[in-house]
Amino acid sequence: MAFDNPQVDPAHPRHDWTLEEIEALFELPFSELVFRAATVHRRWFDPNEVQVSRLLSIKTGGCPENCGYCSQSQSFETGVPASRLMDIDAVLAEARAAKDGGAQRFCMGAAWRDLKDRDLPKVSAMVAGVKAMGMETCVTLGMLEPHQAVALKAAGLDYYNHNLDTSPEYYGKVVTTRNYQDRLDTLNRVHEAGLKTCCGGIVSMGETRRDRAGLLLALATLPHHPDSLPINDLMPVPGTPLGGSKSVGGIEFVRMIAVARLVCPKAVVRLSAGRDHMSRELQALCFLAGANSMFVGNVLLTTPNPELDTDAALFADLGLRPMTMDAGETVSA
Ligand code: SAM
Ligand code: DTB
Ligand code: SF4
Repeated sequence: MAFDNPQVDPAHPRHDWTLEEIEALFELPFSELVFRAATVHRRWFDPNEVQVSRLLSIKTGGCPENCGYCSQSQSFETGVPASRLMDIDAVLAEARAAKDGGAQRFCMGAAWRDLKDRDLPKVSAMVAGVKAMGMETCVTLGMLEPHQAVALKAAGLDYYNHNLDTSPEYYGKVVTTRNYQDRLDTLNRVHEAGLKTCCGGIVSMGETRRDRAGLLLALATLPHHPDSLPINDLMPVPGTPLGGSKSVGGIEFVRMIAVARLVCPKAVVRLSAGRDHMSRELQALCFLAGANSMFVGNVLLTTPNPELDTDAALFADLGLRPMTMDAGETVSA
């Protein structure tokens, strides 16, 4: 059976997607959508390889932003205490343990609105120390100025995570202390400094399917598609405005992964937050639909994630292998 929906030429990533085209992909019959996504996945990646990252909160809580999903905003009573930026040695000890546990990339997150120059030397030393261990480095520190992006690159940073999170239309319902353009500006600075971009979003925040398509439209029409594209299922945090949000459900979540794979075919799509409440079978469907990255370790920043043993068993049962090289270098012509 043929479908009159947008055809994806796997060899030529597009930057001129329209909202209507992306919505049409969401509306494909599930098996057709997953088949197309799995086909594109194979064009660019070994479908049995999954990029494995470890996440550490290097500065937790007390954030001046009011993101409605976040346990770390000082605007909400969530029981997450504010702490200071960790010491360099403590971060490097966690990084060493992550490497010993099989992580290929170490991601450090801070509950900041923006990076302050006074913290730059310490964060740079953390990046340099992790890089020296032979892991890829990623940080997520809020908004950046151009010179800060350049300094982080010089310290050995590979990736900067900065999510668009949802559609431009829904963004103001989720956070009011910054706007979409602020996010785009930082992403542009990150790319200009020669860093790889990690940029995606969250589902199950009460948004519509059109908003989910709108997020993917925003990502797929960036001048440079994200190198890493995390799709988070909301970890509902009691005390936050979105603590009672209803899940979009597993089928819609898989559709989100599949459409992300189709519109940004060369991106490493991360099955990010939310695995703790997903079955093994749902996670397997996500990998089939084009997800090829995940966080390992029993905590994300402040919320739970599956145990290492649980994930090791999942990898064994699915015949998955950790990705060993930089994903960009696995791409065949
Ligand atoms: N403060 C920086 C920022 O907002 O860019 C970096 C840390 S922030 C916690 C990183 C990302 O985590 C957010 O952009 C959001 O996508 C994700 N996130 C935060 N809380 C979440 C939650 N409860 N469920 C799912 N994802 C969440
Ligand atoms: C991303 O997209 N998800 C990660 C990482 N980038 C920084 C963060 C998930 C956080 C989940 C909520 C928490 O643990 O506090
Ligand atoms: Fe702060 Fe980031 Fe949480 Fe928003 S998502 S409140 S910016 S830590």
